[in-house]
Amino acid sequence: MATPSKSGFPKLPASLTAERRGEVAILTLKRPQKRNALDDVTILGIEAFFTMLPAGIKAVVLHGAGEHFSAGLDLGELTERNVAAGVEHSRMWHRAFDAIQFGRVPAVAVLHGAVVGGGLELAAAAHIRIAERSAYYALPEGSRGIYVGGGASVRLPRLIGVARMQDMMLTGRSYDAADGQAIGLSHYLVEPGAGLAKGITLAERIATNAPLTNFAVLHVLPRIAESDPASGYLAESLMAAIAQGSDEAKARLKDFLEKRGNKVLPG
Ligand code: 1HE
Repeated sequence: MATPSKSGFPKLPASLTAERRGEVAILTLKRPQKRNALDDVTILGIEAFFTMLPAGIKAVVLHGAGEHFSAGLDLGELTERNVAAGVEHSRMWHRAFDAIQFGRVPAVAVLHGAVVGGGLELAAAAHIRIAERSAYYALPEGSRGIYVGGGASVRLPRLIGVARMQDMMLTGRSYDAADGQAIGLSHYLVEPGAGLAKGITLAERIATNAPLTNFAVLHVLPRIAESDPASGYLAESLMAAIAQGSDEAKARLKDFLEKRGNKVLPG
C-alpha cells in the first residue's frame, strides 16, 4: 500500500499528479503521450489516492493532461493476460472506481477530447461530470474483441439506459459533447479550456456543504435509489433525522432564520 508523501497525498505513479487547493484536491491523469491510457499502476494509484485523502480535503477534481481525458484501458498490457488474470484485473478496476463513487468526498470529473472505454468508466464513477465541447464518448470494446471491465455495465445503464449502451457497444457509435449532455453523460457543458476552472468552482461549492449531507448524498441516496420503496422511505427518514439532529444543521438553520444564511436564487 502506498505511503503518504510530504503533501499528505499517498505516493503516486508518474502517470498521476495531485495538488491541493484549500479544501479541494486536484488529481491529474498525466500520461498525455499515451493519451492517458490507464495501465495497472495508474489504476492502483487512483485507488490509493481516493482511499487515502489527506484530512481536510472535502472534494476532488479529476481531469486529464493533454488533448484527451483518457483513451481507456492500456491496450498494451492486455495481450498476455489469461482468463483468471483478466477477472482479477477487472476486479482491481472495480475496487479503484468504487473508491471514487463510495469514497469519503464527492468527485468532479472534467472531460475533454476522448472519453472512451475505461476512460468513460472512470468518468462514470465521479459524482459530477463537466464536459468541454471537445469531449466525445465511445465504447470501442466491441471492435477490439473485448468487453467493458471497469464497471460500465453497472454505472452506464444508470446514466443513459441499457439501449444506448448496447448501441454504443454494438455499432461503435460516438457521442459528441452536446449529444452526451443531452443523454445525461455530463451535467455541465462548457467551452474548451473552461472545464478545470468550472470543476474547481463546483468542488469549492460542494466543500461548503455540511459533511453529513455530502455523506448522505454519496452513500445513502444511491442505496435508497436501488432499494424497494418502503425500505427507501424508511432509510430516508432515518437519514433525514440524523442530519437534522446534527449541530451543523442546527447552526445553519439558525443562521438562515436570523438572516445570515444565503438565499436560494435562480441558476
Ligand atoms: C494507447 C492507447 C490505449 C493511445 N492503450 N496505448 N481504447 C481505445 O480503443 C482507444 C484507442 N486510442 C485511440 O483511439 C486514439 O489513440 C485516440 C483517439 C484516443 C487519440 O488519438 P491520437 O491520434 O491523438 O493519438 P495516437 O497516435 O493514436 O496515440 C498516441 C500514443 O498513445 C500511441 O503510442 P505511440 O507509442 O505510438 O506514440 C498510441 O499507441 C498510444 N495509445 N491509446 C495503449 N488505449 C477495464 S476494461 C476497459 C476497456 C477499454 O478501455 S477498451 C478501449 C481502449
